[in-house]
Amino acid sequence: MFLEVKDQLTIRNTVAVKTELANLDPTDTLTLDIAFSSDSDRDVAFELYSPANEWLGSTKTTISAGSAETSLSLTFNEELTPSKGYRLIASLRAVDGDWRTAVDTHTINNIEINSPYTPPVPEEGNLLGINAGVELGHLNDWKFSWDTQGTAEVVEEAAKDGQFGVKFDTTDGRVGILIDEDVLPEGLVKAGKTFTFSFYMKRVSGSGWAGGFTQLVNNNGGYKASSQAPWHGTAASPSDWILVEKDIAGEDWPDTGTLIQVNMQTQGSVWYADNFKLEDTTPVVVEPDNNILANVNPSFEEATVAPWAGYWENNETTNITLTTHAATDGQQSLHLTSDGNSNTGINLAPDVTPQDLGLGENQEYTISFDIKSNNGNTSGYFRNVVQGVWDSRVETWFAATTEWKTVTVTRTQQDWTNLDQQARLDLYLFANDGAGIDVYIDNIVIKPVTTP
Ligand SMILES: [Ca+2]
Ligand SMILES: [Ca+2]
Repeated sequence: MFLEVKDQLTIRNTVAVKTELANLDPTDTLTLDIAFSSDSDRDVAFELYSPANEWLGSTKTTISAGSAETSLSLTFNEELTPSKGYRLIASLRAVDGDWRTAVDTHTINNIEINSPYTPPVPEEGNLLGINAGVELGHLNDWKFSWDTQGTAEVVEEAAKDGQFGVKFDTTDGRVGILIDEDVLPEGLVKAGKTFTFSFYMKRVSGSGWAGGFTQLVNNNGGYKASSQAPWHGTAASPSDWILVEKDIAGEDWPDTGTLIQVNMQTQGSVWYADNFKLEDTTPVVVEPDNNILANVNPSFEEATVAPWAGYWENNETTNITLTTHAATDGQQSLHLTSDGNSNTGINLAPDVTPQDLGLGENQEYTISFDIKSNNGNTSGYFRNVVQGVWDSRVETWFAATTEWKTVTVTRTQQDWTNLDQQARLDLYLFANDGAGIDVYIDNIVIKPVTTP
């Protein structure tokens, strides 16, 4: 007897949930393992609250004094709705007592009931992913505007496509839902950018014209909003599905705090809405390709060697083909082989060779190409030359090794403007006494050196 009294004096009163609860599959029954220590007979209980903080139920069992684990189950009338933000409170309290008699509690916040639906593949270019989460069967990625009086919920009957849509009911007044900012890329809305927000809506009931608006809002450092106009709406009731498209210009807003609001303002209607989409429609500025060879198949991506042709010294063993097995740029590169008994290369004829290197304007150009030898180290020449005017040639010697390398050289323009003929372009490897030539060439670029 004496020992037991001592136990009662030293044991601490604690309760702890041992079951992992962060993510749960849909269920109508929660079963928890709960560890406890109690210095007297008590109840171990737990209760569950919805994300909206509604009490959903509780269960309890009476335990004897001591330290042990017990298993407790709570069954609900129906499966718990997939959502995040459920809250569970386990407690150790007086037998048949309420929460006021608790001597210890263990609260678990942010429990998520997973959606049972396999999410569809997000649509490319839709910044809202899979329909702003609606296709998962919930509005977890949305919040309600402060002035909402009606309701909005995700239901199957409101789907235009996929499994779910949003049902707006403005019987009690306006409804505004806002896509949480964590759905959107940070710093998305900036001056100079443009967006198109779109969705489909279908009016189910109500009379007279009814509608609402969409806008971007930002709460970081004061409330800012894009224009509500033009509103979306219709006098048809019921209506067909209507595509709502709203162009929105970016503002110089803070990087964080931007939300998208969809509002149904007119009282007394029911709407379905689906396929929420936000696209970045900012024009893409394409850097001009300043490779002067851009129009002469410089990376051999045109599924032909042309307009490149054989170098004049090539012998009859020369093969010029394309290969997709080796390329440093794009899919294809040039494959050049010969027996190595003569210089072997490729040529651009004068009538297809850009003459930029002979404009005599003192402009510097960078000449570069990628090359790999499959047959040991070798070397050759790159040359841009007007037939018979050797002194004004643009030329560089280069070496090729068994690894891909980029040959790069910078040259100042020559002046060919007063010459009768135009310059050709040669790129060739030196003969090697029959050792054989086998090289890949890709990505030939000649571009002006621009001063930053
Ligand atoms: Ca849908
Ligand atoms: Ca290529």
